[in-house]
Amino acid sequence: MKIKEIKVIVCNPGRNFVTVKIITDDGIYGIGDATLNGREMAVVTYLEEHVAPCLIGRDAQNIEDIWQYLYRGVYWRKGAVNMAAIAAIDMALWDIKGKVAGLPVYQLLGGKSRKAVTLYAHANGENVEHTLDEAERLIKEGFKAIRLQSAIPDLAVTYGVLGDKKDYFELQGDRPLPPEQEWSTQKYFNMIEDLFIKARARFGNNVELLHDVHSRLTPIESARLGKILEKYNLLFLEDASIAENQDNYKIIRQHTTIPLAIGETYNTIWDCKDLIQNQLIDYIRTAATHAGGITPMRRIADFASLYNVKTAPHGAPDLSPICFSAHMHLNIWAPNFGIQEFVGFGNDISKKIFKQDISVENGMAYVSEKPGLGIDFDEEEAKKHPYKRSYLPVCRLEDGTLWNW
Ligand code: GCO
Ligand code: MG
Repeated sequence: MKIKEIKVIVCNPGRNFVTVKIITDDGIYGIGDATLNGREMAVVTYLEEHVAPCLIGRDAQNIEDIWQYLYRGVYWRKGAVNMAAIAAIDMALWDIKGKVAGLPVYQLLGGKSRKAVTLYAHANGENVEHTLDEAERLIKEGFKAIRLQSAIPDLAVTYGVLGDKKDYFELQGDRPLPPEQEWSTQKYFNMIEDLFIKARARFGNNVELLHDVHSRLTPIESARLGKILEKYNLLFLEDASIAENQDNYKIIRQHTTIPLAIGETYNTIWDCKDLIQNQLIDYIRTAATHAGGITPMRRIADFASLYNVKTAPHGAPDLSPICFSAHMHLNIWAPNFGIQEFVGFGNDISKKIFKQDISVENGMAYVSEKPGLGIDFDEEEAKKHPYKRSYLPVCRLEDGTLWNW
Protein backbone atom coordinates (compact mmCIF):
# COMPACT_ATOMS: atom_id res chain seq x y z
CA MET A 1 0.00 0.00 0.00
CA LYS A 2 1.91 3.01 -1.30
CA ILE A 3 1.52 6.67 -0.44
CA LYS A 4 0.24 8.31 -3.61
CA GLU A 5 -0.49 11.88 -2.58
CA ILE A 6 -0.12 14.18 0.43
CA LYS A 7 -2.29 17.27 0.67
CA VAL A 8 -1.78 20.09 3.16
CA ILE A 9 -4.86 22.24 3.72
CA VAL A 10 -5.10 25.32 5.94
CA CYS A 11 -8.55 26.49 6.95
CA ASN A 12 -9.93 29.03 9.37
CA PRO A 13 -13.32 28.34 10.93
CA GLY A 14 -12.52 30.99 13.58
CA ARG A 15 -8.99 29.62 14.25
CA ASN A 16 -6.33 28.47 11.81
CA PHE A 17 -5.96 24.71 11.42
CA VAL A 18 -3.40 22.85 9.30
CA THR A 19 -4.64 19.47 8.08
CA VAL A 20 -2.68 16.76 6.30
CA LYS A 21 -4.41 14.21 4.11
CA ILE A 22 -2.46 11.14 2.97
CA ILE A 23 -3.97 9.22 0.08
CA THR A 24 -2.76 5.71 -0.78
CA ASP A 25 -2.78 3.92 -4.11
CA ASP A 26 -5.63 1.74 -2.72
CA GLY A 27 -7.76 4.86 -2.41
CA ILE A 28 -7.74 4.75 1.41
CA TYR A 29 -6.90 8.06 3.07
CA GLY A 30 -5.95 9.25 6.52
CA ILE A 31 -5.92 12.70 8.14
CA GLY A 32 -3.69 14.41 10.71
CA ASP A 33 -3.36 17.75 12.52
CA ALA A 34 -0.26 19.94 12.00
CA THR A 35 -1.51 23.17 13.59
CA LEU A 36 1.14 25.38 15.21
CA ASN A 37 -0.67 28.43 16.51
CA GLY A 38 0.84 31.65 15.12
CA ARG A 39 3.40 29.80 12.97
CA GLU A 40 1.07 27.74 10.78
CA MET A 41 2.62 28.53 7.41
CA ALA A 42 6.09 27.43 8.50
CA VAL A 43 4.71 23.92 9.03
CA VAL A 44 2.84 24.03 5.70
CA THR A 45 6.03 24.89 3.81
CA TYR A 46 8.02 22.29 5.73
CA LEU A 47 5.47 19.62 4.87
CA GLU A 48 5.04 20.59 1.22
CA GLU A 49 8.66 21.29 0.38
CA HIS A 50 10.57 18.86 2.54
CA VAL A 51 8.37 16.06 3.87
CA ALA A 52 5.78 15.12 1.24
CA PRO A 53 8.26 14.59 -1.64
CA CYS A 54 10.21 12.03 0.47
CA LEU A 55 7.14 10.01 1.34
CA ILE A 56 5.53 9.50 -2.05
CA GLY A 57 5.86 5.84 -3.01
CA ARG A 58 6.63 4.62 0.54
CA ASP A 59 4.61 1.88 2.19
CA ALA A 60 1.89 3.60 4.26
CA GLN A 61 1.76 0.64 6.64
CA ASN A 62 5.24 1.25 8.08
CA ILE A 63 4.32 3.95 10.57
CA GLU A 64 7.36 3.37 12.77
CA ASP A 65 9.86 3.47 9.92
CA ILE A 66 8.33 6.64 8.49
CA TRP A 67 8.42 8.25 11.95
CA GLN A 68 12.10 7.36 12.39
CA TYR A 69 12.84 8.47 8.81
CA LEU A 70 11.40 11.92 9.52
CA TYR A 71 12.92 12.28 13.01
CA ARG A 72 16.21 10.40 13.10
CA GLY A 73 16.83 10.48 9.38
CA VAL A 74 16.65 14.25 8.99
CA TYR A 75 19.66 15.08 11.20
CA TRP A 76 17.79 18.17 12.56
CA ARG A 77 15.87 16.65 15.42
CA LYS A 78 13.05 18.06 17.57
CA GLY A 79 11.65 21.58 17.13
CA ALA A 80 8.04 22.74 17.05
CA VAL A 81 7.74 23.03 13.24
CA ASN A 82 9.40 19.70 12.54
CA MET A 83 7.45 17.80 15.20
CA ALA A 84 4.05 19.25 14.18
CA ALA A 85 4.75 18.08 10.63
CA ILE A 86 5.80 14.59 11.78
CA ALA A 87 2.75 14.47 14.06
CA ALA A 88 0.29 15.05 11.25
CA ILE A 89 1.89 12.37 9.07
CA ASP A 90 1.90 9.94 11.99
CA MET A 91 -1.78 10.55 12.85
CA ALA A 92 -2.80 10.15 9.22
CA LEU A 93 -0.92 6.85 9.00
CA TRP A 94 -2.61 5.52 12.17
CA ASP A 95 -5.93 6.58 10.66
CA ILE A 96 -5.10 4.58 7.53
CA LYS A 97 -3.96 1.56 9.55
CA GLY A 98 -7.21 1.53 11.48
CA LYS A 99 -9.24 1.78 8.30
CA VAL A 100 -7.29 -1.10 6.75
CA ALA A 101 -7.77 -3.23 9.87
CA GLY A 102 -11.42 -2.22 10.18
CA LEU A 103 -10.70 -1.19 13.80
CA PRO A 104 -10.69 2.05 15.78
CA VAL A 105 -7.12 3.15 16.59
CA TYR A 106 -7.51 2.44 20.33
CA GLN A 107 -7.92 -1.27 19.49
CA LEU A 108 -4.54 -1.21 17.76
CA LEU A 109 -3.00 0.36 20.88
CA GLY A 110 -4.31 -2.41 23.15
CA GLY A 111 -8.02 -1.78 23.67
CA LYS A 112 -9.95 0.06 26.35
CA SER A 113 -8.76 0.62 29.91
CA ARG A 114 -11.93 2.52 30.83
CA LYS A 115 -15.44 3.09 29.52
CA ALA A 116 -15.10 6.84 28.95
CA VAL A 117 -12.71 9.76 29.21
CA THR A 118 -13.09 12.32 32.02
CA LEU A 119 -12.92 15.90 30.75
CA TYR A 120 -12.13 19.19 32.40
CA ALA A 121 -13.85 22.31 31.15
CA HIS A 122 -12.75 25.97 31.35
CA ALA A 123 -14.39 28.61 33.53
CA ASN A 124 -12.88 31.98 32.55
CA GLY A 125 -14.21 35.18 34.08
CA GLU A 126 -13.78 38.95 34.28
CA ASN A 127 -13.56 38.60 38.06
CA VAL A 128 -13.85 35.91 40.75
CA GLU A 129 -17.66 35.96 40.84
CA HIS A 130 -17.94 35.74 37.06
CA THR A 131 -15.54 32.78 36.97
CA LEU A 132 -17.56 31.00 39.63
CA ASP A 133 -20.82 31.66 37.76
CA GLU A 134 -19.22 30.11 34.67
CA ALA A 135 -18.07 27.14 36.75
CA GLU A 136 -21.59 26.68 38.11
CA ARG A 137 -22.98 26.62 34.58
CA LEU A 138 -20.46 23.91 33.61
CA ILE A 139 -21.14 21.86 36.75
CA LYS A 140 -24.85 21.98 35.89
CA GLU A 141 -23.97 20.68 32.42
CA GLY A 142 -22.42 17.68 34.16
CA PHE A 143 -18.68 18.47 34.15
CA LYS A 144 -16.85 16.87 37.05
CA ALA A 145 -13.66 18.91 36.73
CA ILE A 146 -13.29 22.63 36.06
CA ARG A 147 -10.28 24.85 35.39
CA LEU A 148 -10.73 28.22 37.08
CA GLN A 149 -9.15 31.36 35.59
CA SER A 150 -10.05 34.89 36.58
CA ALA A 151 -8.91 38.25 35.27
CA ILE A 152 -6.64 40.05 37.70
CA PRO A 153 -8.01 43.36 39.01
CA ASP A 154 -6.08 46.40 37.71
CA LEU A 155 -4.39 44.56 34.84
CA ALA A 156 -5.30 45.55 31.29
CA VAL A 157 -5.79 42.04 29.84
CA THR A 158 -5.27 38.71 31.58
CA TYR A 159 -4.34 35.41 30.04
CA GLY A 160 -7.34 33.34 28.99
CA VAL A 161 -9.82 36.19 29.47
CA LEU A 162 -10.78 38.09 26.34
CA GLY A 163 -12.76 40.91 27.98
CA ASP A 164 -15.24 42.42 25.53
CA LYS A 165 -13.47 40.81 22.53
CA LYS A 166 -15.13 37.72 21.09
CA ASP A 167 -11.95 36.05 19.86
CA TYR A 168 -8.21 36.53 19.25
CA PHE A 169 -8.83 38.04 15.81
CA GLU A 170 -10.83 40.85 17.34
CA LEU A 171 -8.15 41.29 20.00
CA GLN A 172 -5.52 41.69 17.27
CA GLY A 173 -7.44 44.29 15.27
CA ASP A 174 -6.66 44.88 11.59
CA ARG A 175 -2.88 44.72 11.75
CA PRO A 176 -2.66 41.74 12.71
CA LEU A 177 0.27 41.69 15.11
CA PRO A 178 0.67 39.92 18.42
CA PRO A 179 -1.57 41.60 21.02
CA GLU A 180 0.16 42.55 24.25
CA GLN A 181 -0.92 41.48 27.69
CA GLU A 182 0.21 42.52 31.13
CA TRP A 183 1.39 40.61 34.17
CA SER A 184 1.96 41.45 37.82
CA THR A 185 2.85 38.63 40.19
CA GLN A 186 1.90 40.78 43.17
CA LYS A 187 -1.59 41.53 41.83
CA TYR A 188 -2.06 37.88 40.91
CA PHE A 189 -1.21 36.78 44.46
CA ASN A 190 -3.67 39.38 45.79
CA MET A 191 -6.48 37.63 43.91
CA ILE A 192 -5.76 33.94 43.51
CA GLU A 193 -6.53 32.49 46.94
CA ASP A 194 -9.90 34.23 47.02
CA LEU A 195 -10.88 32.37 43.83
CA PHE A 196 -10.33 28.98 45.42
CA ILE A 197 -11.70 29.87 48.88
CA LYS A 198 -14.94 30.95 47.25
CA ALA A 199 -14.99 28.01 44.81
CA ARG A 200 -14.76 25.44 47.60
CA ALA A 201 -17.30 27.34 49.71
CA ARG A 202 -19.74 27.40 46.79
CA PHE A 203 -19.20 23.96 45.20
CA GLY A 204 -17.98 21.79 48.08
CA ASN A 205 -15.38 19.08 47.65
CA ASN A 206 -16.96 16.79 45.08
CA VAL A 207 -15.87 18.75 42.03
CA GLU A 208 -12.27 18.64 40.79
CA LEU A 209 -10.68 22.08 40.44
CA LEU A 210 -7.66 22.97 38.30
CA HIS A 211 -5.71 26.12 37.52
CA ASP A 212 -3.26 27.17 34.78
CA VAL A 213 -0.54 29.68 35.73
CA HIS A 214 0.75 29.82 32.17
CA SER A 215 4.38 29.86 33.34
CA ARG A 216 4.11 33.34 34.84
CA LEU A 217 5.90 32.55 38.11
CA THR A 218 9.50 31.86 39.08
CA PRO A 219 10.06 28.48 40.78
CA ILE A 220 10.14 29.92 44.30
CA GLU A 221 6.95 31.90 43.60
CA SER A 222 5.34 28.70 42.32
CA ALA A 223 6.37 26.97 45.53
CA ARG A 224 4.65 29.75 47.48
CA LEU A 225 1.53 29.43 45.34
CA GLY A 226 1.52 25.66 45.82
CA LYS A 227 1.60 26.10 49.59
CA ILE A 228 -1.25 28.62 49.46
CA LEU A 229 -3.48 26.49 47.20
CA GLU A 230 -2.68 23.07 48.69
CA LYS A 231 -5.58 23.21 51.10
CA TYR A 232 -8.13 23.69 48.30
CA ASN A 233 -7.35 20.23 46.95
CA LEU A 234 -6.64 20.98 43.27
CA LEU A 235 -6.45 18.10 40.81
CA PHE A 236 -3.40 19.91 39.45
CA LEU A 237 -1.63 23.21 39.10
CA GLU A 238 -0.60 23.65 35.47
CA ASP A 239 2.48 25.37 34.05
CA ALA A 240 3.40 27.06 37.31
CA SER A 241 6.92 27.81 36.05
CA ILE A 242 8.80 27.29 32.81
CA ALA A 243 10.86 24.10 32.84
CA GLU A 244 13.38 24.55 30.05
CA ASN A 245 15.63 23.93 33.01
CA GLN A 246 13.85 20.86 34.35
CA ASP A 247 15.57 21.36 37.74
CA ASN A 248 13.20 24.31 38.32
CA TYR A 249 10.60 21.81 39.43
CA LYS A 250 12.86 20.46 42.19
CA ILE A 251 12.48 23.82 43.91
CA ILE A 252 8.69 23.72 43.63
CA ARG A 253 8.45 20.07 44.63
CA GLN A 254 10.48 20.37 47.79
CA HIS A 255 8.05 22.93 49.21
CA THR A 256 4.58 21.76 48.26
CA THR A 257 2.42 18.66 47.79
CA ILE A 258 0.17 20.33 45.22
CA PRO A 259 0.02 18.06 42.12
CA LEU A 260 1.94 19.62 39.23
CA ALA A 261 1.24 19.43 35.48
CA ILE A 262 3.27 20.60 32.50
CA GLY A 263 4.01 19.75 28.88
CA GLU A 264 1.68 21.42 26.37
CA THR A 265 4.60 23.01 24.47
CA TYR A 266 6.85 19.95 24.61
CA ASN A 267 7.97 18.38 21.36
CA THR A 268 9.64 15.18 22.52
CA ILE A 269 10.02 12.78 25.40
CA TRP A 270 13.39 14.43 26.08
CA ASP A 271 11.67 17.67 27.11
CA CYS A 272 10.00 15.87 30.03
CA LYS A 273 12.39 13.00 30.73
CA ASP A 274 13.97 14.46 33.88
CA LEU A 275 10.66 15.80 35.19
CA ILE A 276 9.10 12.35 34.89
CA GLN A 277 12.06 10.28 35.96
CA ASN A 278 12.67 12.38 39.07
CA GLN A 279 8.94 12.37 39.87
CA LEU A 280 8.85 16.16 39.85
CA ILE A 281 5.44 16.26 38.16
CA ASP A 282 2.17 14.36 38.45
CA TYR A 283 0.61 14.94 35.03
CA ILE A 284 2.26 15.16 31.62
CA ARG A 285 0.29 17.35 29.20
CA THR A 286 1.94 16.74 25.83
CA ALA A 287 -0.32 16.99 22.78
CA ALA A 288 -0.23 14.57 19.85
CA THR A 289 0.09 17.49 17.41
CA HIS A 290 3.07 19.11 19.11
CA ALA A 291 4.90 16.05 20.38
CA GLY A 292 5.17 14.17 17.09
CA GLY A 293 1.94 12.17 16.89
CA ILE A 294 0.40 9.04 18.37
CA THR A 295 3.61 6.97 18.15
CA PRO A 296 5.65 9.11 20.63
CA MET A 297 2.61 9.95 22.79
CA ARG A 298 2.28 6.23 23.45
CA ARG A 299 5.96 6.08 24.45
CA ILE A 300 5.62 9.09 26.76
CA ALA A 301 2.56 7.50 28.42
CA ASP A 302 4.39 4.22 29.00
CA PHE A 303 7.50 5.95 30.31
CA ALA A 304 5.40 8.17 32.61
CA SER A 305 3.55 5.16 34.02
CA LEU A 306 6.83 3.85 35.48
CA TYR A 307 6.99 6.95 37.70
CA ASN A 308 3.31 7.35 38.70
CA VAL A 309 2.85 10.23 36.28
CA LYS A 310 -0.55 10.38 34.57
CA THR A 311 -1.37 11.79 31.15
CA ALA A 312 -3.54 14.90 30.73
CA PRO A 313 -3.31 15.92 27.07
CA HIS A 314 -3.54 19.55 26.04
CA GLY A 315 -6.95 20.33 24.57
CA ALA A 316 -6.94 24.03 23.73
CA PRO A 317 -8.96 25.46 20.81
CA ASP A 318 -5.78 25.85 18.74
CA LEU A 319 -5.46 22.07 18.33
CA SER A 320 -7.74 20.80 15.61
CA PRO A 321 -10.54 18.28 16.28
CA ILE A 322 -8.30 15.68 14.58
CA CYS A 323 -5.83 16.02 17.45
CA PHE A 324 -8.68 15.64 19.92
CA SER A 325 -9.71 12.40 18.19
CA ALA A 326 -6.14 11.11 18.38
CA HIS A 327 -6.12 11.95 22.10
CA MET A 328 -9.39 10.07 22.61
CA HIS A 329 -7.83 6.83 21.35
CA LEU A 330 -4.75 7.34 23.52
CA ASN A 331 -6.88 8.30 26.55
CA ILE A 332 -9.22 5.35 26.39
CA TRP A 333 -6.22 3.01 26.14
CA ALA A 334 -3.52 4.49 28.44
CA PRO A 335 -3.59 2.69 31.80
CA ASN A 336 -2.17 5.86 33.38
CA PHE A 337 -4.57 8.31 31.75
CA GLY A 338 -5.58 11.14 34.09
CA ILE A 339 -7.86 13.71 32.48
CA GLN A 340 -8.46 15.42 29.11
CA GLU A 341 -8.77 19.20 28.66
CA PHE A 342 -11.94 20.06 26.72
CA VAL A 343 -13.18 23.32 25.23
CA GLY A 344 -15.96 21.97 23.01
CA PHE A 345 -15.83 20.98 19.36
CA GLY A 346 -15.68 24.48 17.90
CA ASN A 347 -18.31 26.58 16.15
CA ASP A 348 -20.83 25.41 13.53
CA ILE A 349 -18.41 26.08 10.64
CA SER A 350 -15.76 24.00 12.35
CA LYS A 351 -18.25 21.17 12.90
CA LYS A 352 -19.07 21.18 9.17
CA ILE A 353 -15.37 20.88 8.27
CA PHE A 354 -14.31 18.39 10.93
CA LYS A 355 -16.88 15.61 11.22
CA GLN A 356 -16.32 14.35 14.72
CA ASP A 357 -17.87 11.17 16.11
CA ILE A 358 -17.36 11.63 19.85
CA SER A 359 -20.25 11.98 22.25
CA VAL A 360 -19.99 13.93 25.48
CA GLU A 361 -22.32 13.17 28.36
CA ASN A 362 -22.03 14.35 31.95
CA GLY A 363 -18.49 15.57 31.49
CA MET A 364 -17.33 12.26 29.99
CA ALA A 365 -16.33 11.69 26.34
CA TYR A 366 -17.03 8.44 24.49
CA VAL A 367 -14.55 7.36 21.84
CA SER A 368 -15.57 6.73 18.22
CA GLU A 369 -16.00 3.06 17.30
CA LYS A 370 -15.43 3.77 13.60
CA PRO A 371 -12.30 2.33 11.92
CA GLY A 372 -9.27 4.63 12.14
CA LEU A 373 -9.41 7.90 14.07
CA GLY A 374 -13.15 8.17 13.49
CA ILE A 375 -13.11 11.74 12.23
CA ASP A 376 -13.53 13.04 8.68
CA PHE A 377 -12.45 16.27 7.01
CA ASP A 378 -14.53 18.07 4.38
CA GLU A 379 -12.00 19.64 2.00
CA GLU A 380 -14.54 21.62 -0.02
CA GLU A 381 -16.04 23.16 3.09
CA ALA A 382 -12.52 23.92 4.40
CA LYS A 383 -11.62 25.82 1.21
CA LYS A 384 -14.48 28.25 1.84
CA HIS A 385 -12.70 29.42 5.03
CA PRO A 386 -9.11 30.25 4.14
CA TYR A 387 -6.13 31.02 6.37
CA LYS A 388 -6.01 34.38 8.16
CA ARG A 389 -2.72 35.48 9.72
CA SER A 390 -2.98 35.47 13.48
CA TYR A 391 -0.66 35.52 16.49
CA LEU A 392 -0.72 34.47 20.09
CA PRO A 393 -0.38 37.42 22.46
CA VAL A 394 2.91 38.37 24.08
CA CYS A 395 3.11 39.20 27.76
CA ARG A 396 4.96 42.06 29.49
CA LEU A 397 5.48 43.05 33.10
CA GLU A 398 4.07 46.42 34.07
CA ASP A 399 7.47 48.07 33.48
CA GLY A 400 7.54 46.73 29.92
CA THR A 401 9.85 43.72 30.42
CA LEU A 402 8.91 40.85 28.12
CA TRP A 403 7.58 37.93 30.15
CA ASN A 404 6.43 34.34 29.58
CA TRP A 405 3.25 33.77 27.61
C1 GCO B 1 -4.25 25.50 27.76
C2 GCO B 1 -3.27 26.40 27.09
C3 GCO B 1 -3.86 27.37 26.15
C4 GCO B 1 -2.79 28.13 25.38
C5 GCO B 1 -2.82 27.95 23.92
C6 GCO B 1 -1.59 28.55 23.28
O1 GCO B 1 -3.92 25.02 28.82
O2 GCO B 1 -5.30 25.25 27.20
O3 GCO B 1 -2.43 27.00 28.02
O4 GCO B 1 -4.73 28.20 26.84
O5 GCO B 1 -2.91 29.48 25.60
O6 GCO B 1 -2.94 26.59 23.62
O7 GCO B 1 -1.46 28.15 21.96
MG1 MG C 1 -2.08 25.55 29.56
